[in-house]
Formats: sequence, C-alpha cells, structure tokens
Amino acid sequence: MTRYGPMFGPDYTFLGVPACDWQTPATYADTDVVIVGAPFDGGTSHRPGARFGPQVIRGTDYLPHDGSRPHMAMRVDALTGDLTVKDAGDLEVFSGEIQRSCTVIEDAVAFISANGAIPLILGGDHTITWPDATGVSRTHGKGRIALIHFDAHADTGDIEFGSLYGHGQPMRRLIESGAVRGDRFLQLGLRGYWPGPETLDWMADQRMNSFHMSEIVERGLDAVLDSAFEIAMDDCDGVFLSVDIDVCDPGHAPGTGTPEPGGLTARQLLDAVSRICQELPVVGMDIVEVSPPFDHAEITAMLGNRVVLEALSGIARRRKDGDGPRWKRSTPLLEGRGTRPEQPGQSVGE
Ligand SMILES: [Mn+2]
Repeated sequence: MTRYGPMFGPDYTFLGVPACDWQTPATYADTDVVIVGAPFDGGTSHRPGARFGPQVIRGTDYLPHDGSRPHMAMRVDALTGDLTVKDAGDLEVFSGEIQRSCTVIEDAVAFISANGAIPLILGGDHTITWPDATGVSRTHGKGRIALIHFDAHADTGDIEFGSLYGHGQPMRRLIESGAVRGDRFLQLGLRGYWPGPETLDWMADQRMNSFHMSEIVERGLDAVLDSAFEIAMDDCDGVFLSVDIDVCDPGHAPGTGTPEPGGLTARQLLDAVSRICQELPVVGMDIVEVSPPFDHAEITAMLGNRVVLEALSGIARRRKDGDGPRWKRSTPLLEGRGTRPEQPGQSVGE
C-alpha cells in the first residue's frame, strides 16, 4: 500500500473506519464512500487554518472511534453494516502551490470516482471544490452533475488578488470549463456584501440559482430545498454536494476564515444535508473552510464531523430504501415503548 497518510499529525481515520489507499482500488473494492483529506488553505483570502480541517473533522467526537455510528432516529449505521466507508488519508498538497495541489486533488477524486466509490473530501479551503467537482465530472460527464452549494459567499469571483485560483473563485472556474452547468448550480445561504454587482450580473447571465438567506427565512428551508431539488434533477444524473461551513451563523461555526453573521443554524444545515443525501443521487461531496485555529470549544470541528455523519447516514438510508419515498422525520415515537426499529410489515405509530 502506498498510502500517504496525514499531512499533519498522527494517522487516524474518520471515527475509526478502515484505512485504504486511493491509488490501489483493490483496497476499496465494494466500498461505497472513500473519505480523503485535502489539507490545502493556500487559496484563503483572509484568516487561514483550514489546512488543519481534515484531522479535526475526522477525530472530533466524544464517542469511541470504533468505526460504528448507529443513527438513533434513522436506524442505520452508516459506518458499518448499512454502508461501507473507508478513509484514504490526506492527499499531498502544498498550500504554496495552488495549481499543482489542484491537479493532485482532481486526479485523486477522478480516480476514486472512476473506481466506483463516492469521494467525500475533507477540506481545506473552498478552492478545492474546483478540482473536486471537476474530478467527479470526469467520471459522470461534463454538465451531467448538478452542484448544491451551501455557503455565505457565492465564490464566483473572477480574479482575486491577481490570481485566477483561490477560495473565492471555484464556482466560476467550474462553469467556465463546462464541468458544471451554470443553470444546475444551486446555491443556498448567500448573504452579506460579497460579491459585488458586476459578479452578480455574471451569475445571472449563467442562470445560476442562488437562494439567499433572506429567501430561506421567508419561504422556509424545506420549501427552498424542494425548489432546488427540482432544478438539480432536471436533465442531470447526480449531485455534487459542497458544504462551506460558513453557511452557518458564526455563533454555530466560529472556526472559519470568512465568517458572515446571520446564517443557518447547525440544526438546519444537518437537516438539509440529510434530506439531500436521502432524496438525491449524491455522487460526490466536500466539506470545507473548517479552520481549527479560529474555533472555540471545538464547536465548528464537531459540526463538521456531524455534517459528514449526517451525509453518510442519509446515503445509507437511501441505499436501504431504494429510490422510494424518503424516511419521514415526522415518524411519531411509540408512546411508552421507546423507539423501536421499524420491522418490515409492521406498522409504526398507529
Ligand atoms: Mn466558500
């Protein structure tokens, strides 16, 4: 095995799941999801530190790192039994070399995807979504995947600080290359003061779908997700899910580089990620911008860990249910009997 391991600190896997080597497909044959770290923050425009994101997302949990996490409500264990997950460690990315790092990431993601697993990339700053989604599109086809993007910022800048590549520009580069269609971009949670009018005009020209925080507040998150799902599944075969942790309010995710007040709650983000992974064919995912040096009491690190778990549990539930109706969050508890696993043929909640 030529596994590179971690760029920083000891070699542990996401909550103790088995290790694999992304360059050796035999080490992840029949594996549903391969987690890989991209500890790159060389594209950060403001506070750095997201290079330390992968290790804290992997390990920040008070429960044993035993490779098992039965989801109390959804009745699936996404780490063992109902889904097979392995962790390939980090990719070797030097934060001083953006283009070389992005090439490494794109090739690894494309290879994992071509070998039949869903790549789940732990960032790193948001620059990496450019190679992440490009890599997945190399397997699934240019313009064939929709991109659901949670973020305070649109990340559609053209040239920032004199560079074409950085954490404010990945979405523009993806649309320009044709990897993702502008009109199959679903952005949720935008707010604040960036980008400016010129970039917003460009986004409108691309027919991007941006659901601002104000719209989520007015219509409700579920209604907005319903609209987004309809567009995402129109003439696309799969979804790439990109979660910038700064979509959450800084009170819920302080450890990030460019915090913007007035965002989603942690609860809303977890519910949204769960719904997406249950209801849509997710073929790739990344979680980015967790910056431990700016975190407090591991609030952001814990949320990052739970976003990954909620996504995996949603994927596991979808695999179990097939493409049928999604598991209902409103399933009533059985009064006085606790909550029991739903058995086939047994009616629950009557
Ligand atoms: Mn972003």
